[in-house]
Amino acid sequence: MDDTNDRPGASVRPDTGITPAASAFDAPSTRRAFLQRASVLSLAIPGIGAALASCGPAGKSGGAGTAAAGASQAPGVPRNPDSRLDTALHAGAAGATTPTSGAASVAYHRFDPALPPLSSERTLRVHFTSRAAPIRISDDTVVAAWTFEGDTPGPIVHCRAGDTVEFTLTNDADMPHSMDFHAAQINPKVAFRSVAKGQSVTYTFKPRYAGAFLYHCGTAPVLMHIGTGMYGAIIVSPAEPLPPAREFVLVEGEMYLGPAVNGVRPFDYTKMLSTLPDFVAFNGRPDQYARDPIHVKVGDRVRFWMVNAGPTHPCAFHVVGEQFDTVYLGAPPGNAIHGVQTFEVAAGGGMCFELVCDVPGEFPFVNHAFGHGQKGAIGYLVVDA
Ligand SMILES: [Cu+2]
Repeated sequence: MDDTNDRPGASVRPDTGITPAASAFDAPSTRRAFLQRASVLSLAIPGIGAALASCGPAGKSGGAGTAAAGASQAPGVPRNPDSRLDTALHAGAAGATTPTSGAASVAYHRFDPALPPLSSERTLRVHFTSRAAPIRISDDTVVAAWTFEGDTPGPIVHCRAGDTVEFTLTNDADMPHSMDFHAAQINPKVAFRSVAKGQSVTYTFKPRYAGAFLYHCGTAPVLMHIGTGMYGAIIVSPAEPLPPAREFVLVEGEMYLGPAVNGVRPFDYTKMLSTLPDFVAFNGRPDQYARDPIHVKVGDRVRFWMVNAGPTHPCAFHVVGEQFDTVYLGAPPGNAIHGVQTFEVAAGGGMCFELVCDVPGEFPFVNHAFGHGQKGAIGYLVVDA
């Protein structure tokens, strides 16, 4: 299917953070046409359905989670009252959500892949702020990202199955944003709704299953918000600890970029639709663990919690010169398979990969779909004697 020519998206301008086509998109006929297409394409995650005349008020009620902080709705009102906050519908969303200059002053930092330790508390309070931020992804490239907490990926969240997560998102960007935790079972039309600048949304959930889960902004078009950097990992350890290991988190993400403006490359929505990325990276920086490897010691068990943010492509995870002793397909310690060379993690999915480092050496870990490995989804696991 190639119907990209009439899509509303275009390069996100670094000076405004909005698509040049946004004003034209305000026209009701254009907007409605997009909504209909988005519905067909299942782009319409939270919010967009209310704008569709055919969308009824019924929705699956929440599971273990509860939503609060302004989540109440009047009877008879469609269940996704924030639809007008969706990016594509946000009329006149002017505002400096991305920088106009200063790329040279943006420092590079390696994203620490180490899994943070668990808290002794069984209730985790997490407060993220969404904001635009320039990110240096390599010596010569700064990108105009939309972020949680000023980085992409956002911070790694770590809890146990059955813990309580009390989450608040405060939006400090002119663009509306939201938060969708894949570890939650909750009414998304309420909890995952978009919030405007200066507003917050709070909800509480209890992860039922252990695993590596994605979180991401769910504001429509979701492709643009994930594609512009609004994603991260929540790692849910099982209630009974897994065997001791060196634990690392890798979040794969694709990057679709336009030409630099004032030294900053914007994210390009039309390219996202084309699905041909410029870079594919583990933890937001192409090749970062090739430049600055992950070190372990002989005899270590290594556990990679691998999350694929996409937004589009799968990740064929493989470690050159090694085999995975165990891959947990979901809900570790259940669903284990053994003696695995490569396993594919779907976009929007996550898995747990384990290997035992029997011999010293430098072991590349890659997306073995090498068109994407070559674009930056590669790093080194160095096993020191
Ligand atoms: Cu967003």
